[in-house]
Amino acid sequence: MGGQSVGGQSVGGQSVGGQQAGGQYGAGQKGDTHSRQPHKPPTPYFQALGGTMGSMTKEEFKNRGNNRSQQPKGAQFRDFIGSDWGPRPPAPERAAVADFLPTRHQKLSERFPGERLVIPAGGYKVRTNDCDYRFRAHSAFAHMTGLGGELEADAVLVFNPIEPDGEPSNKNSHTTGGEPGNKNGQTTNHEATLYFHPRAPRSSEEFYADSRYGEFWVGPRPSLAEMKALTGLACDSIDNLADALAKDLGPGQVSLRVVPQSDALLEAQVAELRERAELSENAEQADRQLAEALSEIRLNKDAWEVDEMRKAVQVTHEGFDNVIASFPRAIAHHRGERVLEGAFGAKAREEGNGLGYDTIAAAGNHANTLHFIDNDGPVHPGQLILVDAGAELDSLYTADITRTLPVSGTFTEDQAEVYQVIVDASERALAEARKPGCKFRDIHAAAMEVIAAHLESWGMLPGTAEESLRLENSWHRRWMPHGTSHHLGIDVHDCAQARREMYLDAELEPGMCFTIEPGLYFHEDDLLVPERFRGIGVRIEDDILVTETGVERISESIPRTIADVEEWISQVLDR
Ligand SMILES: [Mn+2]
Repeated sequence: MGGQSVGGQSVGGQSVGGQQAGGQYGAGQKGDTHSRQPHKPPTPYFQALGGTMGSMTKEEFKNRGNNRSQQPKGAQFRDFIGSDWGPRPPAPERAAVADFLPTRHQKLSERFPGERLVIPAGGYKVRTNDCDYRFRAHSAFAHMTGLGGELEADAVLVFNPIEPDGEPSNKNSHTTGGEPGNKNGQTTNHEATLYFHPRAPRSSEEFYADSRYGEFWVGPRPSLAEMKALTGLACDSIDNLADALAKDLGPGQVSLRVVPQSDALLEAQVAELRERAELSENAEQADRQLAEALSEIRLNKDAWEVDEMRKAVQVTHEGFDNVIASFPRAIAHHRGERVLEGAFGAKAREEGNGLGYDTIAAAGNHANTLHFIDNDGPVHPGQLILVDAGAELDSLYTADITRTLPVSGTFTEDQAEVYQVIVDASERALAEARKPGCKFRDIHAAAMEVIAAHLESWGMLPGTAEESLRLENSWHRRWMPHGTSHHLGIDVHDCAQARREMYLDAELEPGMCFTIEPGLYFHEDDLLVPERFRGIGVRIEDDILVTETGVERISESIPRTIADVEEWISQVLDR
């Protein structure tokens, strides 16, 4: 499972390698400090946003909360608050991820020769009134910059085609693709520039008065030079973005693509530029192809990403330890599921950026509701608790793990009988993944064979397992309605825009990271289910990595078998 469609809240990120601490700007969101004033937003933003924002004028949005302002004004105060500060710390060191960006950029560059590509971080989302959700960058932006933290809201990465003579227009730029024509015959070259709102000087009003960008409110933002040092990317002020986007547009000249559903403001701006340059034809398809490409590039994780995935799984393991340690308190509490949700969330937030998706903590029959995130029920001794949870790191990479655990420490006979089928289906799916030439879709098929066979043996199918496995029958899917695997990375359902032939129909390749998560869901009121199994829901979800030498279950250390799970619970509760 995972949270692509659950909950509206985006959890905020930090920056490259966690070099920018979250705490310093997190403090700016307490008490009477909630209002964030947007920086000169063009009108289309508000039309594009729709909903309650759609009815708000630009000025109303900018001034939201200002009727409560008692902020001092005037040059005298500005000079006073802006003077007598110590020197700035030295520029940050280059982040480890910076060395991996050129290869990622190259893969994108090759697909769109001569075109300008716009990859926005996205903006804040309003939660209520003048309070925004924590910021969470668009995953394509995070992947292409190594950034994604709270301070990157409204930043934009632009791939600009290099002039035919091979000379980048901006000599500062990090260029992608080397000299034209020298790489596999490719003549596709881009320079990538990061546009963002850099730190304003202390002498400015922004320094103390701007709740969205001001240093007093969100902490010191990086300067252009500091951001360049951190990322290795060419950097420019967001104020220069509009001109950069508009340059040389037109049929026979430069065309423009923007990541769809990433930033309403920018998409409106791009649409306007296209209109003027007569580039509007097939624009929707063009943007979809860009989203596809950005998704497909992430299908094969590089060494840095693989490392992040392992760390995310490790933190998630610790989160599950915390869940088990909280069993006694959960049983005693009237909403025990919330106790367990909180236990995992605390660890995810302490060790990572937070949750990769909303935690499912479902006791007993609740486990049969696939995206049960209310978690508002009690936890009773003797029940199974299904916990589907993943810790997201500061880099925004997330794990996605499910364990179904006996609250009292041992499985009942009936629980164990269902649980063992899921263990077997999981092992069978992994064995399939290890076969040379295995396609992504084969993993699911392998798990379904095991599940259908057992449903037949329990007398639950209207025919044989073999008949059930024919697509037009699919009887077994009544009790296992979701897929067995999805790619995993920055998004919990990573690479979701990839074309079918690159995803379901693709052979497994080194660098691919995905889940194996078979389950069986026996609702308490399902009359086709033997009575002794009713109300039992089980899923086991592990995270898998294809390496050069094989297929590795990177969540191997999180206990899975009946004996190991019982031993795990006993150990955690004893200590
Ligand atoms: Mn999942």
